[in-house]
Amino acid sequence: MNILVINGPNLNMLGIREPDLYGKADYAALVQLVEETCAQEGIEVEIFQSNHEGAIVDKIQEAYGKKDGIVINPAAYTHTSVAILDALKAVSIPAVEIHISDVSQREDFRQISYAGKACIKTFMGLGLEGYRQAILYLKDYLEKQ
Ligand code: CA2
Repeated sequence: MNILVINGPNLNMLGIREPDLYGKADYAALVQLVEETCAQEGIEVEIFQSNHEGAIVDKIQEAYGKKDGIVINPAAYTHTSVAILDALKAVSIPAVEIHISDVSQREDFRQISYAGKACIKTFMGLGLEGYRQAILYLKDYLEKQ
């Protein structure tokens, strides 16, 4: 099993500000958690972060025919990007959406998730643990396919 984990804009700044919303752990800790989870589960993983919408679209397209599943936190692009939604639909790779914070309890403009419309499941409000849950859910889903 070979998965791609995508993180959108500003997630590379984790741990630097807004610990109340996103916790104290930094981006390196997120990468470590994903790598450790995947190693334990026997999953091959590629982790990608970009601040650029087009780069994320390119990465999703590159996954076509190569990756079995995608875990994605599109960050702010969650609420704006039809391009990322279309890319996920185009490749038709099972994808799980994850948000560190509980976006359902935040501003009105965060209540729409475009990417989420192409995802089989969304985890939110669990901090970095949400990435572990998303990977385990995706593994279980792919094994049952
Ligand atoms: O809760 C999440 O994971 C989000 O995807 C995080 C995004 C936000 O735009 C989404 O609505 C929810 C923000 C990414 C990280 O932003 C930072 C801001 C300041 C300091 C560190 C990270």
